[in-house]
Amino acid sequence: MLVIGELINGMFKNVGKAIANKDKSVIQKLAKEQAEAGAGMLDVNVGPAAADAVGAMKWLVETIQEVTDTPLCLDSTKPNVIEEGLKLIKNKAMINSTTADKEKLDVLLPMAKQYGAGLIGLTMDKKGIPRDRHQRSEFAAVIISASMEAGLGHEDIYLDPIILPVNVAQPQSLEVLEAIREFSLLSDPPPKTVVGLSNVSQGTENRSLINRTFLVMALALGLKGAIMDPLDKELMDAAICAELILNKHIYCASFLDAYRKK
Ligand code: THG
Repeated sequence: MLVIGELINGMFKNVGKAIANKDKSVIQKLAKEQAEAGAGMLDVNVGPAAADAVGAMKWLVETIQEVTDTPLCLDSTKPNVIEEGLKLIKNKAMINSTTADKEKLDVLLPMAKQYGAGLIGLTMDKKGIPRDRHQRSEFAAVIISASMEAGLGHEDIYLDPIILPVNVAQPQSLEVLEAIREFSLLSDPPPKTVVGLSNVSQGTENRSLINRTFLVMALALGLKGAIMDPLDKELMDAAICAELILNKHIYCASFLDAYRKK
């Protein structure tokens, strides 16, 4: 699976402070630690409080690229913040994210094409997050057909059914899991899916247990990637075991490597 490290997000107090004070060491440590723990990509989000979001995104991209080649996943609702980050990218990047709204797709699909970036499509529109699996699939179909028209390849698009906290929207967890299964019927080969895993446990106790239980179930239904905490060892172990049981690796190589290193 693709592990996208979630920890460089201005929503976290230490990161918000580091952005405000231009303290490279905090960001570079998080970048290196997440990459070493197995993140194949790093999410980069300036957070809600950044005074100058464009400046913060540019500083984060440059700061991270000084210490790692791990591809970056530029996370912002503002297309201009993403584009200014993309201009500085050395490797391949991911745009996080578009919605199914035409005005967003019209800007972000050509941007993904121009910069050779992947794109996460949230299966929602400006009216909000869907109630159930069927509405999620409708938005997924809109995003897939628009991306095909824009000339993006199957490998460039990740659909995100949008996880909500289980303590305030309990029925939605099952709807998200079933949406992952339904998305796989929309095209051949099936579209790839990604989730923001930690959303599910926001405001709950025992966050790690809820996160890893959800992740294992989602992987069984075909999930391909997650924005998650790669420093949560039990979560990473659960992902490795799930992939072993789902027969994802010839000779279970990654499982054996992971356990030999212990
Ligand atoms: N889909 C996509 N992108 C996303 C999300 C998604 N990006 C952002 C988010 N959701 C994924 N990243 C996080 C990062 C942190 C947390 C949750 C999701 C988190 N933060 C603590 C909290 O809210 O309790 C903050 C604690 C602190 O303040 O220190 O849980 O769904 N495509």
